Amino acid sequence: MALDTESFGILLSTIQRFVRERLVPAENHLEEHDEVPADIVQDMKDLGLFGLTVPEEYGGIGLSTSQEVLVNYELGQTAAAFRSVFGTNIGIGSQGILMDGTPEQKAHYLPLVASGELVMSFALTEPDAGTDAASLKTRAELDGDHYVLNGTKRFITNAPRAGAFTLMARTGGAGAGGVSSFIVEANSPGLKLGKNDKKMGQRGTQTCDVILEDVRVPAANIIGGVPGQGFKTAMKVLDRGRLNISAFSCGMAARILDESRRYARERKQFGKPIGEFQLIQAMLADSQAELMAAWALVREVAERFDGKPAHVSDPDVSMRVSCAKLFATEMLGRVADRGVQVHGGSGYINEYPVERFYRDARLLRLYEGTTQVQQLIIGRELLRQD
Ligand code: COS
Repeated sequence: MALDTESFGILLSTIQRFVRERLVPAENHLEEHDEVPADIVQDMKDLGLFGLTVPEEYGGIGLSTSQEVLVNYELGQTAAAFRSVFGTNIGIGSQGILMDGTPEQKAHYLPLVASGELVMSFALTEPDAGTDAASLKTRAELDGDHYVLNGTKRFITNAPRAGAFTLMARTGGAGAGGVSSFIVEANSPGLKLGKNDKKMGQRGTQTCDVILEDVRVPAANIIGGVPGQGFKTAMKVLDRGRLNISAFSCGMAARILDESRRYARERKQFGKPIGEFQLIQAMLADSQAELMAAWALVREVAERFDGKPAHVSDPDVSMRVSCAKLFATEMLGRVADRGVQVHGGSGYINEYPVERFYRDARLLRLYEGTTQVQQLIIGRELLRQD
């Protein structure tokens, strides 16, 4: 699945323009009001951003992973909250249906996702199950042709905007084999949202708890129709998600570097632009080299990802995805830190974009699997391979 090269070229330059002319100028609004303006959300729908990865047969644009990482690189060059509006929709919120859903589930949900009519969100994490996702406690008990769900999901991105969740709950015994993925409609009786989380950065993104009290979900809403497959669905979804976070990290690093270059040319100390000092040049050079290395890695892994069927998991590819997530997000952390350093005291002041990017960037090493989770996946797979 991929968009033809010419159409993709046009789409990519439209997105570049949209980021530069529409989103970057709205960053201050986002920071002040903690919300993405409704007219921008509408523009995103009109551009087809909600359906980027949904196949054309379901009304989407049908990007390949190699194309999607290029889009995410562009979207990384502005505040993270903008991508967040539709990022769960085309990413972790709906990919489970796309990868493992029944034909009926795909036919019903994917066209709604592609048009932006339905926002989907991914609900795996719980108060006591973060990194150890397979220990999740949310229960799903069979009652006739429905399951009854009870439990709490935590830090759920886009929950306040979501019309439905891809939600993991326990239908069987302990461990990964007892987990099923459900499609849970947000307006189901008994489903409540917690207060919006107050976060360090990424203003304009919305995350909160999702609380399930005797929520009845049709058994037909188990993704793929077979209980006990939900953990694998979640891991496959996260593989693609992690690659996109890696590309997004590279985009953010590119923007920070751009801001830093500009500042280094304009800011004068000791009678000349600070960019003429070699210690400043060294920071810029390290960031540029690390960014190029990360971006080359992300693109190479994306090609491998496209080389296998989307719904089939390959442990070697998963390991490489984890390498990309680990390296690109850690690289971003270093680039963001140097960006603030190049700006000196101004880098700590909110009106400079680097201050916001520094805070926004911190989350990328945490969500969709911490750096330590990626190390675990890489280490295990290396020891398993011949
Ligand atoms: N694709 C498909 N299947 C996968 C998979 C993948 N990428 N990774 C693991 N699986 C399968 C395994 O093959 C195994 O199947 P079998 O039981 O048939 O052998 C099953 O899933 C359990 O895998 P594993 O034993 O590796 O599970 P662990 O409990 O040890 O979990 C980690 C491993 C820590 C890697 C996993 O829990 C994880 O990724 N945690 C972080 C979760 C996360 O990213 N949360 C962020 C939430 S979204 S913001």
